[in-house]
Amino acid sequence: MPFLPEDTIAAVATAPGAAAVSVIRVSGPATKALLSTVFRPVGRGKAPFLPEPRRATLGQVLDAAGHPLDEVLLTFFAGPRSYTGEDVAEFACHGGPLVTRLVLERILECGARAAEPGEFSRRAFLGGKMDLTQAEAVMDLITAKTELAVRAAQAQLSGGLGQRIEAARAAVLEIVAHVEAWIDFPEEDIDPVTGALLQEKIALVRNRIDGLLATADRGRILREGLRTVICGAPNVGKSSLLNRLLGYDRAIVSDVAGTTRDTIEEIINLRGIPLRLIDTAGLRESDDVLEQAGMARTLRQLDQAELVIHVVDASRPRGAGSDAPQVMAGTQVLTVLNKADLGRHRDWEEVSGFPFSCATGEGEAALVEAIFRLTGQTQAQWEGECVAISLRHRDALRRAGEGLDAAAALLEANAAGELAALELREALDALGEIVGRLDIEDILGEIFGRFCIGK
Ligand SMILES: Nc1nc2c(ncn2[C@@H]2O[C@H](COP(=O)(O)OP(=O)(O)O)[C@@H](O)[C@H]2O)c(=O)[nH]1
Ligand SMILES: [Mg+2]
Repeated sequence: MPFLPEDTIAAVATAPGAAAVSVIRVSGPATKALLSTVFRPVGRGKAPFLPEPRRATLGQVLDAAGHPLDEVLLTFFAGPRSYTGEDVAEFACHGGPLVTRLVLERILECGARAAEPGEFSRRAFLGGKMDLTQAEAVMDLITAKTELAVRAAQAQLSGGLGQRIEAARAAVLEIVAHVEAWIDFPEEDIDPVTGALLQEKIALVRNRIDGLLATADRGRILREGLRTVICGAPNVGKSSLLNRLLGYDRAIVSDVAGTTRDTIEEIINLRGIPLRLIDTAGLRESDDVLEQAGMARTLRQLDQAELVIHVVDASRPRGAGSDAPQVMAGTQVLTVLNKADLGRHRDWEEVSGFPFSCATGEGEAALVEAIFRLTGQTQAQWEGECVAISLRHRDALRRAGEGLDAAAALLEANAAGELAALELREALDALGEIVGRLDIEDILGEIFGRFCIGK
């Protein structure tokens, strides 16, 4: 959908369902006109309503016949001092689903159109109220599953990532300006001192980019959760383990082998780290078509796992199907020696793993600690660093890094400046993609700002 600043959008901003209050948000140039039609403040007679910015006004939303639909608290934000940068109105209505819908429909009748998903934030970005990383952080914050994920989203929302990218961009811009100036005066060789200085500057930006790239793993875990698959033979206690770690009975537990047929996925909060925990159907020989389909899913899940918790019943002899599953390179496997409350069978005496009991909770702290350690970061590290990049950021940062490396190599080899400039521009574009700006004007401005044209 193209950006049409002339249209005015409206949507319910709160979650659907009955609640004390629901909020309807309107943004766009027709907001004021719309208010004068649909809104009548309490106790101000018949004079046309002129909203006062940033002040809550009690009033009624009127239907086409002039009858009140709901009593609401209206707050008006005059652009550009609003979330989107446009004129914005927020109606706090009574939170009934029907009354909310009627108010929205009335607003849509009076010149607004229904907003697309994310359209308010999109306008905020296009209106220059926030950069792309901040707009993304809005979504991260809303979907955050743990407090650490919230913190990372907050850091990004307040510009933590955007500022670092802008700083890197500014540094690359300066380097490009140097190289471009040199291209413009080809008779002058770049002198060795300047050359070394440029290399140093490139290395500095490269370092910053590497620093950000190093946060990609935590970013992925915070956004998506560490993909953890619980697997093992039937009846060893896989579903019991999921329930135990989750803190409530999510999966059906029974002593009938083959109970779990579908995969069950839940996110748990492991000391602030989201763990995407997946309970699977036990692997064994079976003629049951449904069970076979479940096992096929188990195998697919294993291929995508970052961590596999292999559960065994250590109270019984080590039978067929007790071996750890085949996993992809890089996937970590923890063995849980379950049913410790029933004693350990001698077959398992030599096997290393975590003695555990879903029945008593024995071994839970040690298992949680082990999973936590597998993230490769300490509690202090998890709590210290806030910015955590996403896959999109990683992709762009990698390209930026490649551009810088290539430029450094070209400058080192004393190749034509145009080639180095081209690589630097690629890096600049990649960085610009992250914050949502791609602008050659910047480069021109930098060049002409620093060098006088008359020369
Ligand atoms: N005594 C004891 N029984 C357990 C333990 N964990 C699971 N069970 C029992 O083992 C049976 C199978 O458990 P379930 O979680 O359904 O196993 P799954 O097939 O691997 O998912 C159930 O009867 C559970 O109550 C444990 O630690 N100790
Ligand atoms: Mg099960």
